[in-house]
Amino acid sequence: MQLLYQTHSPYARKVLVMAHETGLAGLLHVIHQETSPTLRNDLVFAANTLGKVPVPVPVLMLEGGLTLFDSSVICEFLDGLHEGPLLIPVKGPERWRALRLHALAQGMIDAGIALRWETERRPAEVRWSPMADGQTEKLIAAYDFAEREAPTGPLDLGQIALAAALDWLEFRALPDFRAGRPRLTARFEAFTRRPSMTATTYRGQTRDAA
Ligand SMILES: N[C@@H](CCC(=O)N[C@@H](CS)C(=O)NCC(=O)O)C(=O)O
Repeated sequence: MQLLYQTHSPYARKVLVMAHETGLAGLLHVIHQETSPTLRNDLVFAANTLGKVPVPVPVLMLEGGLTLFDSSVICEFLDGLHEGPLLIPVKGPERWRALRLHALAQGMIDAGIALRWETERRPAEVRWSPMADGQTEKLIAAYDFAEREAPTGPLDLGQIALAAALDWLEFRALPDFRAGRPRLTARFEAFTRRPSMTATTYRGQTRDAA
């Protein structure tokens, strides 16, 4: 299976950590691809009509020729391929806790990316500080929520997504989540010691149009 990937994408990292945790990483041939809304990558567009990574390429096609995109959908697909405990519980409060935490982590990444556009990616003359402030507020609120509701219990997709998101926010020097949040910090530090995390650390720079 080929996975079009970006070594600095938090969405892609989540998928790869999930693959490690479910024993499926050995099946994946991970191929780094740069892509941005301002710098088209035709290979990525051929696999994902939205032009985003992560995306599996044809060898990971489902029966009937269905291709998959969006990290959430790929994680769901991977969870159906292994024999171990499911990382997306099928029912009960544990399902909704996992999916809610996953949504929180996705929201953190979305806010972090939006913030980076306003602070470094967009040309300086078209940056808009009210947007940067609004995205920063979302991040702080999400960190506080994660501190209050710091995940416990068996490993699930939500915990993986949160660790991938926090590690990326730190990698990109986005607003600090550690100060005043001891529970979140302790859980994050423990999580980053997992082999699935140490095998998939972030590296590289985003490339946009000049
Ligand atoms: N909702 C998507 C988001 C994926 C995404 O935005 N990936 C970024 C890399 S971090 C990307 O490919 N950006 C290129 C673009 O937006 O054109 C997912 O969860 O897979």
